[in-house]
Amino acid sequence: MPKILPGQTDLYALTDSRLSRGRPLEEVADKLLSSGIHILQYREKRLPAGKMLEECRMLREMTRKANACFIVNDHIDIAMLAGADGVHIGQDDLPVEEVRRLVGPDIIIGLSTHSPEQARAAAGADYIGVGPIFATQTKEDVVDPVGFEYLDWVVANIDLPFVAIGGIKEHNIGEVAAHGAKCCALVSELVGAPDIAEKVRKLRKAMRS
Ligand code: TZP
Ligand code: MG
Repeated sequence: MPKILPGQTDLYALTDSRLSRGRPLEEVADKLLSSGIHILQYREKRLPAGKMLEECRMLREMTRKANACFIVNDHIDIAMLAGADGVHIGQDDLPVEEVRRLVGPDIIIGLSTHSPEQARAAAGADYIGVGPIFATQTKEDVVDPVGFEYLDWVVANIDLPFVAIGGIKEHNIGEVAAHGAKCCALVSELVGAPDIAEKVRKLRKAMRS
């Protein structure tokens, strides 16, 4: 099973059924994976646990076939039951070392960070999220945008793989990449794109330019 980390691939896609233009998760995931997305995170905030597990098992199968890495947001139990490659947790979740005790050494742990203090304290995580770079409506309890200041600090000071996140779109992803982000995570810009394959191509082109 591939354990692909941010930095080994350029784009990181997160699901959100509310932003997917009414398209079923299977269709959206299929488009993302066939467009060459190598890390897919399941992030659904308001579904019953049993439904989330069912969806995660489907995504596990799809990502396995596509040789993509599958990460589950927040729900360590569902990640383990679905056989995910990793879990992604936030600052208000269990501490990384306790999550590690639960999931064992082989599961990827991603941790959202918003400040140098949080990045310095991220030891034990396999990668960190850095953001929100820009304002976003996608996340409800979102902290203020950190802008490029924190991203630049991470690039200069942190050795862990990281993914930039928050308000990243086709028009600004080139700038994020120019600041040193080798991997960008996107929700609305990807799952909300009318043509996901075209959006992936354009995002990749913008990151290189
Ligand atoms: N964590 C920080 S910002 C964010 C998450 C999950 C949401 C990013 O969504 P979008 O639509 O790419 O701005
Ligand atoms: Mg969370």
